[in-house]
Amino acid sequence: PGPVVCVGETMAALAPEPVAPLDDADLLRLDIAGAESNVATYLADHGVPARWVSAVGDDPFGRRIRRRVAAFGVDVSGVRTNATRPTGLLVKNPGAEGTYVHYYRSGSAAAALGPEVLDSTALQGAGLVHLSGITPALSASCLALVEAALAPDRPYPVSFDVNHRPALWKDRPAPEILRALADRADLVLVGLDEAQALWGAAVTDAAAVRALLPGPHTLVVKDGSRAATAFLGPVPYTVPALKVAVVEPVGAGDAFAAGFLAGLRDAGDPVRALRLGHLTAASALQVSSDHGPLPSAARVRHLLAADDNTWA
Ligand code: KDG
Repeated sequence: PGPVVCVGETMAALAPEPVAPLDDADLLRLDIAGAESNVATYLADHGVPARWVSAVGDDPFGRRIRRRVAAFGVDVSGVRTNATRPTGLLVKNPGAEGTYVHYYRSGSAAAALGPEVLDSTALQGAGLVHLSGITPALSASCLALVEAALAPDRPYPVSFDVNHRPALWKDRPAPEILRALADRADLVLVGLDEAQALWGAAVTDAAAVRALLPGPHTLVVKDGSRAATAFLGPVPYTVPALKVAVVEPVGAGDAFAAGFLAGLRDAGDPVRALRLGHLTAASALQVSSDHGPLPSAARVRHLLAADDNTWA
């Protein structure tokens, strides 16, 4: 199959180093952050051909982002440079309750993307197009882009990570829009807590999410540090998460998505795919940036081959 084409915004990211609440921080480390390029870079780590499609400003952050993503072996030929709009920026604020993200991205280069992306060569030969629920929140044109990419007559399968970012949904109703978009995709990833926040307290387990999203053939419901369940059609497969010492969680969902997609593409086996998802998420959980190193090939082999009692 052709490359996985990941479409979405990547920003410059500032984060306190050492990890601390912004109020107490003196030094900020400059990094990059973007859900879809995270998926692309982790896919490349797994040897899956990946292309990242987006727009950046004609500025040092944009150049850094393009260079950094390309350095992972991701094809960045579909990344445009917008001469009049800046690259977006986020600032991470780690706290006891998790990491809050402050965005400085309205009017960014990527927010000007629209359905014309689909007519360019950027999606040519795609084996899979990966999108997230961040993009439709960025602007009307970005929403139109995601809707067009999910048109019923599309020539490629689409995976969609719900990625609800409440701070971005001030003007439009996230629950309705994200549910309608997700239900049109072929493969959906969503957190159980995220589904509950979006679609109500009655969503207490993976089966309840499945009932809300009957459309996608494959649905992955992630229950944080506990487990993840993948439905292939109606059949559920559940694999417990790996126990790791969490440094900073941002990026783990993207890592999980990449591991799952790589595993499924490789062997079509949902249990192996879930394990690869957990393994990849563990890499992101143990670093303060979005992208951590994968475990050694030997450890990956060992864990993928483990029996149910020795996994995790
Ligand atoms: O999934 C991690 C992302 O949230 C982070 O990298 C930044 O893309 C990002 C966003 O819009 O929040």
